[in-house]
Amino acid sequence: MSGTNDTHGGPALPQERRLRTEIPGPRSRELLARKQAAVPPGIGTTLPVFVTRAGGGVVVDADGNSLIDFGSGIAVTSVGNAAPRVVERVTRQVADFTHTCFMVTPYESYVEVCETLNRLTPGDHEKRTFLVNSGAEAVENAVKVARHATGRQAVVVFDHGYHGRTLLTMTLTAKNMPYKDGFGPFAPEVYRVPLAYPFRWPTGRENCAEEAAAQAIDMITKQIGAEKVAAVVIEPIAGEGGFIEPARGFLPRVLEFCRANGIVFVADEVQTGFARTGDLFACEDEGIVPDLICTAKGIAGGLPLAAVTGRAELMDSVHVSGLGGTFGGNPLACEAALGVFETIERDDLVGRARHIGSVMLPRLRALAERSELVGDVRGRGAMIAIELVRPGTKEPDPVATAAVARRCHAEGLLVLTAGTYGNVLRFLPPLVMPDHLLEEGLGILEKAITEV
Ligand code: PLZ
Repeated sequence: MSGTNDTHGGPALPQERRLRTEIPGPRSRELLARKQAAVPPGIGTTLPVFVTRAGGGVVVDADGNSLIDFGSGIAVTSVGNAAPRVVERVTRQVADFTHTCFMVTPYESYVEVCETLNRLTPGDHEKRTFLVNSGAEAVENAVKVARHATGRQAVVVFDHGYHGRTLLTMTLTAKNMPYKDGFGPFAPEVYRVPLAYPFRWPTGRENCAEEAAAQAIDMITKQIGAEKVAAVVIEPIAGEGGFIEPARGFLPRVLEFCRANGIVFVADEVQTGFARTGDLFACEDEGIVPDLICTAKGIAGGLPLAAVTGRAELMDSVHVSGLGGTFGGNPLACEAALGVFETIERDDLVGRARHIGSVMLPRLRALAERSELVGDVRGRGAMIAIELVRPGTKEPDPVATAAVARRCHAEGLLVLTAGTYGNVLRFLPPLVMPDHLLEEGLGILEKAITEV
């Protein structure tokens, strides 16, 4: 990886951490005051530096600080911000036309995105894809398709799951605070079953997959009735829930149960998709072939785009004009997605994601040996997390987690937290992050943990 990100036609963006002021600096604090007067507090802020440019592995703020980016805007800018092929295609497109509505008069790029997704997603069966605007919209539409195709209503989701903030997807989401509290009543016919969470499985990691699957299947058959279930919706790695990789064997067992009972298996790969985990899709790790797969975030380099891809016979069961929306598959977003696909392939970002994991995991495991605060190290590729606990226990320590994140932010390292218990630090660097910034970021993190 080069030391600069000269994608703009303008001056190159130096790939360096640079602190010119305290974080946030005076200009960002001014802007934060304006935000607080104009935007409701319901829209939170992880780190109140106001961004003026970003690219490669850095985010530059209004005070001229350059921060190392371990967040990618929540797993979105996997190809980097303002990635060259994305910029080029979107720039061309914005001058040609910006919108027609694909349902009114179509255009080629939408079809090409769908063809590409049909080809790249797991399984070589015949597929169809349609495009929407957000991860939540994709998941919600997958449920619509599954219900329509099966004539059934119940939807099964898992502990620690996150699927969005709309009425249905908020209902599918596990965690009350901040996502659901006070926003009920929730959508009907949603049922939650256990997830194989190795670090916290009561009888130990080695029993986790089998026991969790047995419990989940027992609940489905006894409490709902398998023949009532339209879809099982699951993240192959739970993202907001704390980067929980279900114990190996759990996903295949759930899939097998779905196949045996005519239940549509929906993989929510909104956070895990597009090279993030060191596979193009996280499902590939255990050879899972979902019936429907939802993608968003990393699909279009930051432009709002999401997709539902799945078996032709399920998708084609919906009547003409039963799906859609004004903006779904906007031409700028489609061009961006084509630029992303090209970048992932030509720059081998799947390989880059694996490389990032191979740098991060050993250093974090060594840190866990030295620090009792680090209870678990997990993840794959460039989707890595540590879970912080009170020393000598498994009791979650959200206070220490927040303190570590604050220290990292102050030192110019943008990290995100996650987890049902708020005690997970998660790392989602852009896949184009140069090695020297990755190493420097890890150094800041190690120091912050040691100090806390
Ligand atoms: N499914 C697996 O991770 C979005 C949420 C940020 P949207 N995760 C980031 C926040 O606090 O709102 C997500 C996800 C998975 C669905 C979604 C929803 O995607 O594009 O935010 O709607």
